[in-house]
Amino acid sequence: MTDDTKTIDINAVSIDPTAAEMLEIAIAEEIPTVFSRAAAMKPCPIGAEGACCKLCAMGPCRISGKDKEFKRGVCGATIETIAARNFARQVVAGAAAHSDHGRDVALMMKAIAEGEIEGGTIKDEIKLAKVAGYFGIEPTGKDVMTLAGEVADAALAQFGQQTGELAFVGRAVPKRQDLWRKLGVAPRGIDREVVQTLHQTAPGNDQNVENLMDAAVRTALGSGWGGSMIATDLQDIIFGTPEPVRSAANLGVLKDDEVNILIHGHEPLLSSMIVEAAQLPEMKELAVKMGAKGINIAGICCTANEALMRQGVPPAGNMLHQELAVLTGAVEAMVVDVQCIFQGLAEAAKHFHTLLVSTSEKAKVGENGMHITVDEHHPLAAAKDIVRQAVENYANRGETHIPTASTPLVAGFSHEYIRYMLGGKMRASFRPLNDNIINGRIRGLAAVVGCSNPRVVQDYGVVNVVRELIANNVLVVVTGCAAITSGKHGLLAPETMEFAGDGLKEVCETVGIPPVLHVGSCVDNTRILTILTEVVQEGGLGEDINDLPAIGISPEWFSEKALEIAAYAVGSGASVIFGGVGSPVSGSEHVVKYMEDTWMERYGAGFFFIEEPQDIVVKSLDLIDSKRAALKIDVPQERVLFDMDMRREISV
Ligand code: SF4
Ligand code: MSK
Repeated sequence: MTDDTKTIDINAVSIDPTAAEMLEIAIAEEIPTVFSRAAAMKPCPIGAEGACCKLCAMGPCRISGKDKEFKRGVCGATIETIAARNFARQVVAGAAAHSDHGRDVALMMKAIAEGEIEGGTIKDEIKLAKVAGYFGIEPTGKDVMTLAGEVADAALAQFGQQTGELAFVGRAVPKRQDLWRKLGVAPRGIDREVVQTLHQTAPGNDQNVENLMDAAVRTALGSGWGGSMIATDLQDIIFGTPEPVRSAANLGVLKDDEVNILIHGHEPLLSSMIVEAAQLPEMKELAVKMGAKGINIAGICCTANEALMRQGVPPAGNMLHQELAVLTGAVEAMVVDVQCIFQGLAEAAKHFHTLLVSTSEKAKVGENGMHITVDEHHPLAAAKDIVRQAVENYANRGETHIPTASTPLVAGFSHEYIRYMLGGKMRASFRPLNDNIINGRIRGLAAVVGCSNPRVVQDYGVVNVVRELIANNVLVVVTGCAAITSGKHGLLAPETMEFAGDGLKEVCETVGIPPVLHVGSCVDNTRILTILTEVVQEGGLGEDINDLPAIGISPEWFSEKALEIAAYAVGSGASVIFGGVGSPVSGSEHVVKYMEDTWMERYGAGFFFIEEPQDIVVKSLDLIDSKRAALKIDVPQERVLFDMDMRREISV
């Protein structure tokens, strides 16, 4: 592959000016980035449609051109089977990643309970007791570590369970549980669903689109109501359930006169220890000895979100910022764990003094990087080792170029805290939210989640969609890279209120919450399942999630994990719209329609791919309004749609 570093239009790849600023350095130094590689390599149009099958050595088979419906793979597979199989496999990969994350958290909790982790504690005992209840464990009269051990064992058993239903299925509203049982998609065991769907999609196996798509949903539900939910709940128990915290976002959070350590990936296990280690007096003294004023920890992607939600660590950027952060020349160490870590990071780091350190056996970095095997029983020792090496590397720092942009934000809105904000400590509840949806001040709820993608203008989709939704009185929650994007562009600051419609503004000002709530990382999309479930249980808005005026949107998705999250959202009753690039099943009109229409009939929710942000907003409001009409709470509302001038204003 050639590299197009010199030919990309650096002002057109992002609405975040720090991207152009850093790409000037990339061009001057001839350093490839995700943006230049995307320009150099056009996406394969057949693969993009889900029309390529490479499952066996009789292929790969590509079903393209006219009359696709009459074409077959060598084994006779149709475009419908190939597209559905490819989609199911993407969902499986996403579910495996999120659920394996959950497994590691459960293993960590078990080790803490057994006293095997130096300094390991349980921070949220109230949540521990609550989660114990979901597993049918009686918490009364047990000491914390005994209970933690029992909960960890119960969580771990969910992975290998072969029959029955996952315990957290019982947390869904009864109508949804019944639907899952009727459709045969209630997940039986987390790993079982992953393995069975891999088997089902193997060559010479399932040829039935409905059966394949059910397998995809069942596997995704096994993550959403299993592995991912375990990750969120147990992380809260171990590290603390988030509460509002102030911070800032963008590359300007890096400091010229301090040692900068970036934590990147998805897991809070080691990164929380790195934050702790950096605060130790011995480390601070070492930093001063090396000529720095201190040690600054910042993050990228969802490790950033985890550390932001609980420790206020500022995110330096979303996924597309990982190489750009290194280009500042001010990063002493980039410490990565799992997921969303570009191999291109090593190439970027090579041009600077940055130490690229991988810490998970599941994601070792290649050449130019180093791997530190973390002794899971002594994570603080590993964290201290990493921080020490980073501090000593300060001496090797050359010229730096840190953009000034950094925007204040408030994060830390766990579902527990949202309930508390709405109802107060004594009467924590979603009642005020329900009442204001019913009276029309709040038109609906939207979750704007997911990634960034160099195939579309960075941040443009997320920022436009969030701004237009709140202008239309839709309360927005954000997670993952979309949350960092929102933070970078001032949408998580109290001032966001100025963009909100009158009804939403009135409610948010009364309750004291912003109109855009950062609820966490990618696994924390399960907090949204909990919020929607509790809103239904509060009453007045139907009997199931699919009755709610609620929508999930990922304007700039890139990952298999995003597809899996969408599949469990739809399976749970929330329609989803993906933007930016097109549908990964567009090669088969039948599968496209299946996800839009048949899923709507079966689950009360559809999965739509709409590229432009303004069209996403129109479809979102239509879906929200149709639910309001069905609930007979439809007060006619004017639609605020942004014109081009308003959109041009959207920048940091
Ligand atoms: Fe081709 Fe069928 Fe093999 Fe796929 S499974 S590569 S369609 S022969
Ligand atoms: S990090 S999965 S790019 S949101 Fe969760 Fe961001 Fe998407 Fe990775």
